[in-house]
Amino acid sequence: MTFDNTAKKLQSQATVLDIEQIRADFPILSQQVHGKPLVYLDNAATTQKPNQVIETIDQYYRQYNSNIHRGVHTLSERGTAAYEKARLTIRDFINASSEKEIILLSGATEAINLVAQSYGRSRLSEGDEIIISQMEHHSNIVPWQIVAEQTGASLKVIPINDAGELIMDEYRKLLTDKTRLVAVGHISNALGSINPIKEIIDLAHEYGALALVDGAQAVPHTVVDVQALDCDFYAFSGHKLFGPTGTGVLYGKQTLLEDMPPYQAGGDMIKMVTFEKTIYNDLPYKFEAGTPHISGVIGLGAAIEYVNNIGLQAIAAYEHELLDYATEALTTVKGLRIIGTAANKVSVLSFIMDNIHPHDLGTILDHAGIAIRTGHHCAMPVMQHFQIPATARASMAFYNTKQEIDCLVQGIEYAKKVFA
Ligand code: C6P
Repeated sequence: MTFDNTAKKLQSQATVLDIEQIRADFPILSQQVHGKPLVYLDNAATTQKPNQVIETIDQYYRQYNSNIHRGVHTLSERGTAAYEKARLTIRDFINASSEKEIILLSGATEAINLVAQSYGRSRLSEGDEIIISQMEHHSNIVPWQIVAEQTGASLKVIPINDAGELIMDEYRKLLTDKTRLVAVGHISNALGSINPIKEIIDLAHEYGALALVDGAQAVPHTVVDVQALDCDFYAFSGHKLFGPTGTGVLYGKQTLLEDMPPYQAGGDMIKMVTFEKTIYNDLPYKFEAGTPHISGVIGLGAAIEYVNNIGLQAIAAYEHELLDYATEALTTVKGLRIIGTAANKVSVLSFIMDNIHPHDLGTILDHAGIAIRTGHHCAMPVMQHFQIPATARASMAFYNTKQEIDCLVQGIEYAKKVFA
C-alpha cells in the first residue's frame, strides 16, 4: 500500500474504537494475576501481542520454517517472500521511499549502535560535536559516549525544564559549525513528552548536522512519516509495536547508508568473498549479517498490519482520552506527584508518592493484578534532573480502559493505607 492510501485509510478510521473486540484479540489480557484480573499498564516497556501476530509466527514454524535468501527450495522461498513482504509493510508504515532504507535489526538499541559505530566511528574526529538530550534513554546516550571516546568527538546535552520538556533555546545555543550529529528521542519513555522533532531535525540540518531520531516510544502512538520529518536516521523496536521481541528497524537515507561501512560482518552481507578481497552486498543486506530473526520480522509485519487496520489516528485519539482521564484521576490522589507534565504527551504517566518507594508501590499493585514499571526506566539523567531515584510509571495502550485506570487509583489508595 502506498503512503497516500495509508494516510487516507488512517483518516477514514479516526472513529471510536471497539475496545472489547480489540481486547479479545489479546489472549494474555484475559488472565488473572494473584487472583485479580490483569491490568497491564507497562506498555512502554513492551506491548502485548494480538492473536494475528501469534498465529503468524505459529504458522511460520509449523508450515515454512527455513533460512532465507539462501535456499532454492520451496520453504526457503516462502520464508524469503514473507520476510521481504514484512520489510515492505515497514517501509510503507513509516513512509520510507525505498525498502533499501529499511534495515532489520534486533531493536532500537542495535539500530542506534549501528549508526554510532558505522557512521560515527568512521566519520567523526577530534573537535566534532554530537548533541543528545537529557531525556534520552540510555540506548541513545551510551553509544554516543563510546563513539566520542573512540573518535575524540565531544558530547553536548540539551537540558530539560521542570515540565519535562526540552529547552529549545538551549538547543539552539548548543548548535555550532562543529555539530555533526543530533540524536534525540521522538517521545520520552520516562516522561511521555512528545518532542518538537521536526524543528529539532530542521535546526540540525541548518548547521549541516545529521539528525537521528530514537522513535522507540513514538511508533506505537503516532503516525511517523520519515520523508516529511526529513530525518537522516529513525530507530524503533518491534516489541513496543505489538510485535515480537528481538526485532527492530533502522531507517536511514539511502545515500547515507550507501556510504557507510558495514557494522557487522558475516553471511548475507557479502556479494563475493576471497581471501584477497570481499565485496559487500547491496542495501539493505549490507547491514544484515547472519541469519536474522525471521519469524520475528514476519510477526512484526503482522503487528503493523494489525495497527494499520485499527488506524493510528484513532489509536492516538483514544489514548489521549485515556491520558486525560488518568491525569485527572491521579491528580486527585493526595501525596502523589506526576513527573512529566509537558504540554504534549502520550499516554505515559510517571509519578512518585510521599512516603512510598516506587518499588514498594509496584509490588503492592502487582498483588492487585496491576502491572506498572518502577525504577529509573533506563533514563537516569531524567531522574537526576528531578532529584529522585525512581518513579512509578503507568503506560497505556489502545487496549486499556478507564476502568483499569480506576483500578490503578484504588490500588494506589490501598498502598497509602498500608504505608500510613
Ligand atoms: N524502553 C522502557 O521500559 P530496546 O530495548 O532496544 O527495544 O529499546 C530501547 C529503548 C530505546 N529508546 C527508548 C525511548 C526506549 O523507551 C527504549 C526501551 C523500555 O521504557 C525498556 S528500558
